[in-house]
Amino acid sequence: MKENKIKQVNVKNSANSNYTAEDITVLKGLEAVRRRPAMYIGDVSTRGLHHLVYEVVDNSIDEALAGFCKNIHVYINNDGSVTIEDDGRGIPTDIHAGEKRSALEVVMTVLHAGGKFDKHSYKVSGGLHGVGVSVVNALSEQLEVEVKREGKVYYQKYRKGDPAAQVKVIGKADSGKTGTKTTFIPDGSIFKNRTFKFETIAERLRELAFLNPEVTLAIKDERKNQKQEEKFHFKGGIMEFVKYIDSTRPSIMKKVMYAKGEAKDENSRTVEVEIAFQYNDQYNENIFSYVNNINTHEGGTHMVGFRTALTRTLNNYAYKNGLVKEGGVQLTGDDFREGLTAVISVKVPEPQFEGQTKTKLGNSEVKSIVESIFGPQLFDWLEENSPDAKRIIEKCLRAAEAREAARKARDLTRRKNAFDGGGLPGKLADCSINDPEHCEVYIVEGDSAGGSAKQGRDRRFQAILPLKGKILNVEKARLHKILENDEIRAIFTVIGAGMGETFDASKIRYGKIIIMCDADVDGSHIRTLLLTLFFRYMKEIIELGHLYIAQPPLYKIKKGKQEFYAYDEEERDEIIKRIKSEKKGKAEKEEKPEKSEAVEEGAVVKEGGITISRFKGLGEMNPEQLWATTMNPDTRTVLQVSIENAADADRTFSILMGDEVEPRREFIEKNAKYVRNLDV
Ligand code: 0RA
Repeated sequence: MKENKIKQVNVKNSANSNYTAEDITVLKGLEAVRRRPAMYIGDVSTRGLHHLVYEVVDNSIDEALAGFCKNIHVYINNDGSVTIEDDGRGIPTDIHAGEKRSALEVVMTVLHAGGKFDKHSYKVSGGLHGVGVSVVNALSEQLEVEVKREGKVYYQKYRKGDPAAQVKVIGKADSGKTGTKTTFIPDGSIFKNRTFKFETIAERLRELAFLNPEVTLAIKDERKNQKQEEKFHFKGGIMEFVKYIDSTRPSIMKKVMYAKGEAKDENSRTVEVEIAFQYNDQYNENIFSYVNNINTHEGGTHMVGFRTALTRTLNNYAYKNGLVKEGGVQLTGDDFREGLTAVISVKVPEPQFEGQTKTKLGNSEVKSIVESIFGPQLFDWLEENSPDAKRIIEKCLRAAEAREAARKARDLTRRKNAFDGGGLPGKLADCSINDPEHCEVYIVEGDSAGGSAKQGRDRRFQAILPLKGKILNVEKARLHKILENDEIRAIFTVIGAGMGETFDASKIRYGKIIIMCDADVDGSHIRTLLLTLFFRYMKEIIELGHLYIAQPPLYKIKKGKQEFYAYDEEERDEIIKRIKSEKKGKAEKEEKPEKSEAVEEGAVVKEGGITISRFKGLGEMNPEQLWATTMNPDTRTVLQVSIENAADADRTFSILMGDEVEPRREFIEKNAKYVRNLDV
């Protein structure tokens, strides 16, 4: 999670767009990459920083897809650099005919030179991947590459993308040994935060290992005090991925359903399709779709093809086997996806990406390819696994019944709202302007903090919605229960964009939705419940960067009339030190004794009349304090919630909010810091 995000911009590349004048200057010296890094890697936050690693790893994965690489190792080094090593063929080092210099230098210094070699049949024409390792080079203070080929070790070093010297041979490679090893230090003038997170990289490597079962990926943290390593290799591929995602959600099936096939598109290029799914005993739909190893958050034609084939085939099977009665309850697409966890992985030679975050596959031919591969294989599987098939249909029937009940409950609430006068809930203190871009809503734990927030806010653009106690855990509840819940309905209504399938981001009433909870155990539970609600029913709000977490201070430090706030222990101690040293200086000038102050309850008094009190809850702060410390946009800190890895976030929520205690305890122990940071 991070504080600021720069809007993701799509990447230009040579595969599908014409070069512009700017690209031509780029071809000269990667200048434009350094001038506008966000154009190439999305942003320069920690997300962009980690994309540098992914970009190099993706090149090794390409080499693996071509059939020449089996192992990829990532090292986070103690000097702040990262090394990516593979055992592929090695980047060619001979003199490149057109460029009159080593092909290695061309690959490393020319924007998207990878396209000059024909091997990149799966290169991506959008999104953040596949921009080329030269982009990583351009954004690195220093980059070193070592290539083992033809019994030699070649080496070249670069600074900010420019070669520091020519390619030279620095040694002999053992016979038959080939590969590429890249080590880079990101440029500090571009990346403010250059700390790599082991877990973030590990999650991506794990995902790649599930998607590419022939590859072994490993990561080792070589930094002092952080020694840890992990190795990922999953023979079962996406079947194992499904089990991993659902590790705390019991399956209702004996085994995971798996389908695989390939077909030619209209230009006779091969499209590969792989699908794995299972149904768990819960109610959420979790479909993760990938195109060329990239998570397509917004779905697209592969997703549509999957859903269409799933609905049609299960319906056909149910009718054919007399599992549903004519004239009985009609099964809809939604019913077939309750409790479904699926991974769809397609390889498309020339993908077109659409959508707000360029993560929606647009190629229309892929829909029918997925349908024609998945539909028949699913039908056969159902015939061959009739006990599993029966359980699936029974589950769908129960979902249909619940859906009916939910519809009735909704009708009821609509009527109730009509009686209430409809519209926004009474406890919302709305803001006076109504331009969503400039408005924010605080969702506040408790009525008393809500009261302070209402008084302390700037009512022109800040709205306050107080919540009573804990909201329903949506992880464990069916839709109609969720819609019957007053607090949750209030949240949906206030945000104004609907929920689930019918969510419409253009209707969001506030540009910033800020969760404000106490800094205690209850507060953290309520925050997690709210995050779960957003993640499950309004995920786009997170994806579009609208969701934030307020950071109230933990301590107040008082000295005479001066008041300071500290957001953690470290800051508290710094402030105390500062006051003490100021005092020393002052005491030498004027010998006036400090007047003793009334000490608040629970406060700790330190020598020299410094009072330190710990805020137990938001309710303890008066409106002015709350404004000054937590709500004033000029001085506050808010954390923006982002999803780094959708499949892992899903798994995290199911562990945190599901009903199995043991995995949750284990998870929290293993990831104590991670959970506290809410870095989903
Ligand atoms: C261009 C051509 C060939 C291999 C590669 C690039 C290559 C690039 C990377 C980047 C990281 N690891 C890599 N491994 C290979 C083909 C070379 C040949 O024909 O032998």
